[in-house]
Amino acid sequence: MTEDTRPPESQMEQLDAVILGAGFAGLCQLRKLRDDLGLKARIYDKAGGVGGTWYWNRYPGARSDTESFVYEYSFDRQLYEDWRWSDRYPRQPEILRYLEHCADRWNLHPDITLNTTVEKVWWNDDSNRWNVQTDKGDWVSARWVVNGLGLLSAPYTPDIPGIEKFEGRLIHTSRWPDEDIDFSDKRVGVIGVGSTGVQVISELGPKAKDLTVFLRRPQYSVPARHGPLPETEVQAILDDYDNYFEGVRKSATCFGFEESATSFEDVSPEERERIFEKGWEKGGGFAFMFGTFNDIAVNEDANRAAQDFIRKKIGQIVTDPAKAALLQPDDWYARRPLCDPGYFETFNRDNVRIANVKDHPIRDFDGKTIITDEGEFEIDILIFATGFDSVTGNHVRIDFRGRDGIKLRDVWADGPRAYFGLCVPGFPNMFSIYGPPGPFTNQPPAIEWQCQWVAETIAYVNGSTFTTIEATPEAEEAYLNECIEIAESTLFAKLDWWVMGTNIPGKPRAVSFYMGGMGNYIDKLEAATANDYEGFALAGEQQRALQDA
Ligand code: NA7
Repeated sequence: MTEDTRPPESQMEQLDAVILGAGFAGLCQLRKLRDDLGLKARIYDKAGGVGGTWYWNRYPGARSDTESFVYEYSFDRQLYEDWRWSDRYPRQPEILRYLEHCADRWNLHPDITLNTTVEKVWWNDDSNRWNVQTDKGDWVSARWVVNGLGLLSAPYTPDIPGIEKFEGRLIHTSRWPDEDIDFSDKRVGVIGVGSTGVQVISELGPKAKDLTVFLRRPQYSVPARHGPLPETEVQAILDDYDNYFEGVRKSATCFGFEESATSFEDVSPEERERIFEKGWEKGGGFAFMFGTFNDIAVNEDANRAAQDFIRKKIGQIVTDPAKAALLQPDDWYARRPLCDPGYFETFNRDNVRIANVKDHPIRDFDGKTIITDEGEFEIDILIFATGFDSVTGNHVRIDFRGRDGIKLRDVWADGPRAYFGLCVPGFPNMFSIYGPPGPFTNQPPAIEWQCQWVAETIAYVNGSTFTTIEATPEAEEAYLNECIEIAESTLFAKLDWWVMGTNIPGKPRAVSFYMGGMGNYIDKLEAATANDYEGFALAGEQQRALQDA
């Protein structure tokens, strides 16, 4: 048991709310708690600037694969009108500039503490407040804690035998150095072909002296179709602003495209081909998966047809049949749907090759040589596009302790659990924005909706005689079971990948998302809220008064 090192609470700085993280969630939450509710709130972030994920993920080619007009806040209409994106799918520097612009515009900086890691978040059963300690040793006391920690922030680097002998440079995409690297005389290796890998490979193929992709499991990807965003499209949204964003929030995925109502079985083989072809030409990964048919993620036949279609396209694009065969996946099309700026075309370049580490894993390193049974590869820079200790990674790195000292790490030992992804029983007055298991969607619309719900909930409790609000164990259990039931009915649950927690050896398989769609998620949480916060326990003066009576 760790010693309780807390100073008396009277010696701590007193805040109303502490917010962890200065990304999309944290900035929005600060704005709402401070400016709408008048609370004394502060963000802490370990980064040197705002931006969250977009502060850290600076690798070459990093960009959103959500269309820009729905990858931004909508709650501040004037901000939406004033900001113009240069591209349909903005690059990382532009998204970071947008978030910096929001922080400036809303004058958030005085209430953001950067370069500061929160280490302990401990509940005080006596005062009903959170005590928060940073890596600088300071303790603050706050009535509320809101986590905007991000799902994909704790980088994962696999343990590869002999890596300590590698004398080239190792870079994880999510910790990209702040310098211009000239790749033209560099032999580059990339491990990982998820959404990060396909971007970095597409970007560096034409820039590197040579590029070796250490490929384990190939992925399905469709073209992104980058390009400028016509003003007419933005204007059409502005002309119907409230309806448009209501439609986004009430959709399943919040990506702003029309989700298909057509089931695969309902149309002829010729029509199916035409629909897939249209989806391929239009571009966008989620649009291909959810805009062509309504059952690709749940109907095995529909899924196989989508697989066949994408495999055929890969075979047509990649001119070397041996490379094409390695790039054609043969498992379910049921991971995060990817889109790319010419990923498969990149493999037609003479300077781009594939090391098949599925059949011939890396067995050793010697200086700048990477050794497999297939051959030896000379590499100056080895890039790990190997993803994240996703979903729970950032939460479990912080020492969260709730009532009676229970540790979040222990509560989540078998996988994350939280009512609506927001509230964990035993952790009162704490909310996690886009926490697990939350909606599986494009994030900004879901984030801003949850931030508004949290602000309204805090306002409600503050205006009542209650002191605390937390989820009940029964409600959390029922919600988790529903998440499991929905996820297990999809093909997403059939594969090992980060959404199931199984991208990291030893991490327990867990359902970490509500896959019933954002519209249903909102309906459920609004209904619970309207029904006197059903599934939440509100306690405090009123409860004590009743007990005393
Ligand atoms: P992902 O999607 O988790 O992809 C990680 C990639 O790294 C994937 O291709 C893995 O192959 C590969 N990987 C991991 N370990 C190894 C080893 N040891 N050898 C070879 N290959 C390995 O991470 P991303 O950063 O691309 O994307 C994460 C999310 O961020 C994304 O979905 C967006 O929402 C934003 P595997 O498939 O396990 O064989």
